[in-house]
Amino acid sequence: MAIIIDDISHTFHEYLLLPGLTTQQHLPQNVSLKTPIQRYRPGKEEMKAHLNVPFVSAAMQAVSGPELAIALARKGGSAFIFSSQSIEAQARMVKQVKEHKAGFVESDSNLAPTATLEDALKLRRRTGHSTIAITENGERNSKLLGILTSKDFWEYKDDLSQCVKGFYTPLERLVFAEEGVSLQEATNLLWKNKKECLPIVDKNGNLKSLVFRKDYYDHHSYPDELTDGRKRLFVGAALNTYDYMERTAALIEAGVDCVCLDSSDGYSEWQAKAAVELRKKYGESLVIGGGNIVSADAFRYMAEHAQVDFVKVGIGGGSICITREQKGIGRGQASAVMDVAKARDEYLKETGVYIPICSDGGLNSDTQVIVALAMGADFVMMGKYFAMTEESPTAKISYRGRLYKPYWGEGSNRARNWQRYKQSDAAHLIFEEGVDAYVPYSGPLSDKVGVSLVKLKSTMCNVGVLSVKEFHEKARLTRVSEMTVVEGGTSTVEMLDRMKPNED
Ligand code: MZP
Repeated sequence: MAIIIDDISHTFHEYLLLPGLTTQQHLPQNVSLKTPIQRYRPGKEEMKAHLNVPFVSAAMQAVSGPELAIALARKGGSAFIFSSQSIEAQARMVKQVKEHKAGFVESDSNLAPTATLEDALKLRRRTGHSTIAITENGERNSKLLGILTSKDFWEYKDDLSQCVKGFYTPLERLVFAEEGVSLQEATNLLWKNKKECLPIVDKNGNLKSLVFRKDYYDHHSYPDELTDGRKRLFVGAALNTYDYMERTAALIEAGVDCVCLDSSDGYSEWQAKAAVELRKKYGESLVIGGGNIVSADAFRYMAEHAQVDFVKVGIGGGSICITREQKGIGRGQASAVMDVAKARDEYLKETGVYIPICSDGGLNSDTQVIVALAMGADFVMMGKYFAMTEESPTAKISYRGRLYKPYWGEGSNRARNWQRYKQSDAAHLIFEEGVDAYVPYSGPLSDKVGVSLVKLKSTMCNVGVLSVKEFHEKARLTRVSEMTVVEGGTSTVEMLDRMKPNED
């Protein structure tokens, strides 16, 4: 007879945290959210590869492109660039993130000296940028002749058919710097010369980038920025279990910091084989994640046979996922995280090795993120949460006066399954495991993550902890009844915005 697990599968929604003693030290500014992403020996060595905040974005076409990866690394987390694309395209996206130089901006507004003020105005309206580089042929990387800003002409007074030539500030009257200058030196030049913008040119006078005073302030609003040893933004990428050797080589060449074998069911010899081969070739310098799993025995297998650095937990809980309906496998996300976290702690006791775990999928609110971390997740992976933001790779659409973004599963027909689900269903997509849907637009990633982190830190202070590790050790959670959930809502008062007119 089959083994029947008596305990039912639980979700995060069924738990609440109890407050612990909050001392005067427990202030949000004292909370550290630094969390490991690579196995290590606590007490014997320092945390190795880590995140500054415990958020990563799902390796999905509708989520993790380069723009989102840049925005998330600046907040202290990491994206996993999706693998359901060609090796070249994925490596290109990684390269784009690694080449993003905070503070050095490639000019997207350029005109030739023969252009008119009308052209300048049109360009300004299109890009929203008021600094225009005047270059020899009007292209980004050609010889810089000067800079035209909105202060140089009056839209309603000047004759707009005039050529920009008599209006822009020529190079000889500009403060500029040569390529190779550090961001700090560039910022000092701006400060000393009381300038808003500093063009950077190469030896031949060709425009390379621009440094803006406003970005200096911006930089200060990203204190958790996650970078590599060369101060380039951190980025991860997903792998499949087919072309992993070739793909990893290209991703490493592009500068990837971390890879993750990405399967809907990772408890397989395919994953172990891929991880072991990669480890053999790249040694400990390559951070390799694996998953997804939902049980303690699968964790053991990933730790011992696959020897991965971190393990992703979660099957069937994703907002776009229909695996449980289609195939009857999966587990309530809270039960899965608790079981795997227990196995991880036992493994640490036995071997002295700590293998971080990531709760992946089904996190529908900040409270669920908080509960997942309290239950033992070292970090969380989210798809829908990030698909809703400005920086996800899809275009916004307007429907009945509200803005939405498309969001589809990697196991949906739209994602064409690529290689991820190929293992179980040969090369054909016989049935879907994900849906193609829309999610409400939620604005810039930075604002959204900012609010989530404030809530997380605030709860940690209520619990009386200052680190993720302490959160795991000290959190006390209680199961809630349905009536407790009702009691926690606003069921006994009328909300004005929900009252119908003339109700009485
Ligand atoms: P969510 O944050 O949108 O709830 O879930 C995102 C997670 O769902 C991904 O990280 C991945 O593990 C999983 N996923 C992605 N595509 C599918 C699918 O098509 C899926 N079934 O389950």
